[in-house]
Amino acid sequence: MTNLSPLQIERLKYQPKLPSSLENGINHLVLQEGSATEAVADKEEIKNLFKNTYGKPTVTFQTSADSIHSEARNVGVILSGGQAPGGHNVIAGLYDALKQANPNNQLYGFLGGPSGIIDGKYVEFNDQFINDYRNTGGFDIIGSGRTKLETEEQFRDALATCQKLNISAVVIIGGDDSNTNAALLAEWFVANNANIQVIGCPKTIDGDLKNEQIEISFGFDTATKTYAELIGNIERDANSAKKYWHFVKIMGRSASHVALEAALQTQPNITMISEEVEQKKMSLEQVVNYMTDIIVKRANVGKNFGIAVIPEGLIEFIPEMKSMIANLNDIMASLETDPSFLGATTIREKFDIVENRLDAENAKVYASLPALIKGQLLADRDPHGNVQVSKIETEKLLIEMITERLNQLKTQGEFIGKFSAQSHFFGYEGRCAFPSNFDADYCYSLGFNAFALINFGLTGYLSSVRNLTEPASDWVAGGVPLTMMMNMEKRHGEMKPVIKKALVELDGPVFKKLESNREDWAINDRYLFPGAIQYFGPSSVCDITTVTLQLESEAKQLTGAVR
Ligand code: FBP
Repeated sequence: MTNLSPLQIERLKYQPKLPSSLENGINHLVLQEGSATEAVADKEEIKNLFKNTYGKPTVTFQTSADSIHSEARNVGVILSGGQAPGGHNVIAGLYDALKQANPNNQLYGFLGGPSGIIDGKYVEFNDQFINDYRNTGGFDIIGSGRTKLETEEQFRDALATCQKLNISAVVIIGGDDSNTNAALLAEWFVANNANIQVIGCPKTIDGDLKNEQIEISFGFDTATKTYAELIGNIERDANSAKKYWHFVKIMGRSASHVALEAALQTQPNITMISEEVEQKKMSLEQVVNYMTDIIVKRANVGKNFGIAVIPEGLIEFIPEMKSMIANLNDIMASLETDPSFLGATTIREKFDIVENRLDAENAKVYASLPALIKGQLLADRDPHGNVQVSKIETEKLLIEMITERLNQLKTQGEFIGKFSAQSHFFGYEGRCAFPSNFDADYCYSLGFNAFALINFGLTGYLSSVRNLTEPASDWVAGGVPLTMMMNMEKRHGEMKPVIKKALVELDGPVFKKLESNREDWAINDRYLFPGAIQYFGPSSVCDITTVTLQLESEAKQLTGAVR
């Protein structure tokens, strides 16, 4: 590679840390089985759908003095869904383990996400190829995509590609949806005697692929630290100029983990949590009033500035918006081929067509929105038929509605301050950052461990590395059956087996920390300035994990939960 920045050069030399159980090498491991597992809910349905892969035990690895010999084999790897820092290190860890096990092993990377295995588009890795990407952000080593791998035809195509390349195991690096697909593919391969294993790796900056066994998905650490750096910088700017309110929307399609973590790292004046808005059934007006109230209170003590953090998914958690968006999603599906909609020459015409088709209540909600948001709600759907919340400028909607509310209050003599707002969206900035030391180590371990699972003949497992608040040497490597995380949910009107998404728990320690501090943070400026991620320097700065992981681990220890 040419044209490397000084940091790139140094990061390429970084040697990620492994759990001590994996450090003696891939050929010196023993596998220990836990007890048989069950699905998180809807056990009978899941058992029926996954006849061959259901109920397997969790496993952990330990070092062995004996050496095992493994026959040469070929493995394929897929990056699936949104980018998350550390993906390249998962592949590097997988590659290193695979070559350590047997130098004749080969690793193939499928190009552009799951479609690569269907269309037979791939690259073959070698040392130089991998070395150029070690400890770097991004998924550009092979690219990613959002194709859903779920139909019989796709499975047959995937099988044909694997047979052509003599591949006997596939690693899918993805979030809850991609790992649901990994579970389906694993089951299908066994049911069809394909002799191909499938192993998943937990990825997503959103942090919503977690449970008792998976403490955090990779990328969350780096992405939240990146957003926290930016918010901290903005807090300093706001506190210096004292003239703007900054409205910061932060990525995280459904769950608010990212916004919550960034808020705990920076202590802004307002933090909205979508799960709380939904639980309290707050209307859009109530959300606006809640935020306006804090703005007025601060203005009353001469503070016409502040920072508000808003999760990307907020709009979908406000009950009246949720209902309208669900109704709109169905209508948009039917309008895809509608000549009157496709032929509409102005956006107003499109608004009218949509309003006429929405149910009366939903039409009222839609009609009440500013034109900018109405237009964004009509943008293309994702592969699941859902609105792409990253394209909805909720931060601007809130600014507009709050301005209107403050103007009313001003005419009533109840607001004497000034309100001037700036909007920001932090999302793509964090997804491809250089992985923090934590993510670099965690991802490398996940990839290395994925090959250990393959080497022991397992399929339908998610690579798991736990005990993450301790030094890497004490991390616990193993695997969790994917079916253990599944339940039945409605998708496109049908009940489907899916990995259960982890939303913010309102009775959990992380939200409680925000809840017990937010009144203070609203008025008294308790801003924290985390600064940029540090890669070199004291471990107390470079190797720290997230507040979320720390608080959750402390709570588990208090309740004596099994690690
Ligand atoms: P994954 O769930 O695939 O990890 O992606 C999450 C995410 O980064 C969300 O935070 C965001 O809403 C979405 O991807 C944006 O998707 P896209 O990259 O397609 O714009």
